[in-house]
Amino acid sequence: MKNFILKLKQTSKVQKGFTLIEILIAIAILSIGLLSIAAMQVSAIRGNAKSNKLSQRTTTASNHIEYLLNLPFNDSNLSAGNHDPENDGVDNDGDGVTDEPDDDGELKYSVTWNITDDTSSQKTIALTIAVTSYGSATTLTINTIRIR
Ligand SMILES: [Ca+2]
Ligand SMILES: [Ca+2]
Ligand SMILES: [Ca+2]
Repeated sequence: MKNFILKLKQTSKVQKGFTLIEILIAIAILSIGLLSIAAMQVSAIRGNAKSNKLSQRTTTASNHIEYLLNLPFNDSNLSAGNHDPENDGVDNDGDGVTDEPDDDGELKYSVTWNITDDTSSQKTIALTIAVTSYGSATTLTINTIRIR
């Protein structure tokens, strides 16, 4: 019994509580953890925005490639060389305005493509989607082959 009481006393001594230093250290560690979670959130949001933009561009490029692949093999849009609807002096979309920003069918992007005649029955299409935001230009180029 005596021993038991002694043990109880010792135990209660151990569980006296935390010192101010211990609490400060705990708060500091917690703060570092919370700050790194916040930083992770920021980079996750940035990553999402970036991948969202990339998938929009890829979809836009795919749509234009689809269009070019379905044109007759000898269509003027598939002639060898560079094609730039926003800068070709032609009213491509037939709205009465020449070379306006959406003459290529895209207000947000500049769609250009280059055609290489590989053989008489095969062409390589290199389609580029360009976008300028906050003064910096980003481009995405997709290559595809058109067979007669
Ligand atoms: Ca036009
Ligand atoms: Ca044009
Ligand atoms: Ca455009």
